Amino acid sequence: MMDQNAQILTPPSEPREFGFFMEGSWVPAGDRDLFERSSPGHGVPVTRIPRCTEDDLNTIVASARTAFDDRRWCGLSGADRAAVLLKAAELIRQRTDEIAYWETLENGKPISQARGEVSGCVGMFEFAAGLARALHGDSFNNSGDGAMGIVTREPVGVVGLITPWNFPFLILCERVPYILASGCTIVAKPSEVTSATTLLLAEILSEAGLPDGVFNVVTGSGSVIGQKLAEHMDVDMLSFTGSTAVGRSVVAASGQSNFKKLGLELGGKNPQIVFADADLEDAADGVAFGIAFNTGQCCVSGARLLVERSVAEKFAGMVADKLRKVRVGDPLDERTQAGAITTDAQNRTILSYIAKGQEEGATLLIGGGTPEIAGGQYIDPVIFTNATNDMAIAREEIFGPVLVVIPFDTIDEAISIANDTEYGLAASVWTKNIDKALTISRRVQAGRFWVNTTLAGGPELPIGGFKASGWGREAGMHGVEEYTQIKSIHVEIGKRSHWVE
Ligand code: TXE
Repeated sequence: MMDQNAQILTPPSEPREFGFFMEGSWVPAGDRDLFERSSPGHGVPVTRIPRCTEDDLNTIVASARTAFDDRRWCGLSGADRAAVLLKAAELIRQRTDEIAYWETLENGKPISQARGEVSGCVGMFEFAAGLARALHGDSFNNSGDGAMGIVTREPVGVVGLITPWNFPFLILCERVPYILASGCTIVAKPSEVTSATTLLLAEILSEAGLPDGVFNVVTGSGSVIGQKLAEHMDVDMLSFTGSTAVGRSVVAASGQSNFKKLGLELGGKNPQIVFADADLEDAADGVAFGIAFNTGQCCVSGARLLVERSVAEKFAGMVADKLRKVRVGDPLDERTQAGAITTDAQNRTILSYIAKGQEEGATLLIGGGTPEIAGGQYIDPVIFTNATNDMAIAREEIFGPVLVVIPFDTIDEAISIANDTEYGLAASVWTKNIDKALTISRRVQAGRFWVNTTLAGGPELPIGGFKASGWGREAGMHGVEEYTQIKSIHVEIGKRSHWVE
């Protein structure tokens, strides 16, 4: 893996073979079909992952069901659950380089970024450990001497967790420690193209002392295994992160099965609102980061730049200068800032939108090249000017490094364009005027909002969307409560006053 002299990572000479994970152990692929994943940054096979069958899924759900029903996890104290989560945090810290390496190989993101994300995940586990102890209900001591009301939170049960390929480990860890803190058990179904780090987390959790059967990983396709998980009668809740189209099918599957509770984090078309009074140098850097980070394959990427008309042209030029300097390169190179496009399908989608923007009459200011690097698939960041908010490039989630610039004249117009989208995941405002910042942050419909920054956050802050961007919240205390249900307990004190004399 590591060339000791040059200190440059290289892809493995042979793909690493994984099994799937249940009951605290690896299950080898055996005679199951294997999915061979090639590194999008290098075009060489890097992992082989079993395609689980429907029978496998049923066995895994049954194991998570038993682990929930016999209370081996939810019956522990919050302090005991916290101890496991803290140990897992320590093990993730120790294995950061390894996790980041496989994440980069399967996803194509820069290795330095992958390491940063894994480090962030350590904090998620540490914070959620505290929440396992802090989770509590409510009581009503004001019902008179004859009664008392207690409101408790109970773990919802078996949680199906379907995750995408853009942040395989980060999105997983924005959910798993919080779900575990609540006392639930989990059947995780990672994207078929980025399963490795979810499987590594299973091994880590087991080593950290998580009881067998509490965290399980079923690998395989979305259309078969994902769909069956969404329909499963023994799954009490499903957390789905992915496309809006599959989000709809998951809602239907819940309605047609057991009405399982749903958490959904879906697409976004997030505005970056820049006023003339902003620190334009900072804003240009932030806007460039917001669209090129993770090659724009980010549900919260700032894909629409709404900029005050008086500085629109100048500012687009400043962002262009920044984006031209972004180091697009081999994901295993420490200097790389933007890596490969993760899937062939996504590569085609982005290129088709770059063509469509020009057909719609927008001006391609910079970018769109497909540099030949290391045998992988890469796209230079793009800026479209002379665009309007009704163009497809401004309305549809491209999920790539494509920024669309739309000028505005007034605060009201900025708010109205920002909200003129089916989505409501995230938004940023750049201004030094506190009144503008607060007005915009109040009136723009988005689950996450940034003032003079973007793509920031931490384990404390809940994430999720308004409108078609989804239901519910992950992370923070809300992210634990989301995986609980509420029970109200009315307690009668003393002698009953009889109904029948
Ligand atoms: O997502 P899918 P895809 C958006 C982005 C991207 C588009 C398509 O715009 O271009 O979605 O990406 C599983 N029942 N986002 O096709 O298919 C699948 O195996 C149950 C935004 O990769 O939604 C994977 O684990 N599950 C997003 C997960 O769903 C199913 C992140 C996501 O895959 C399923 C990713 C089914 N019928 C893409 N079909 C974000 N919000 O961050 C697939 N899956």
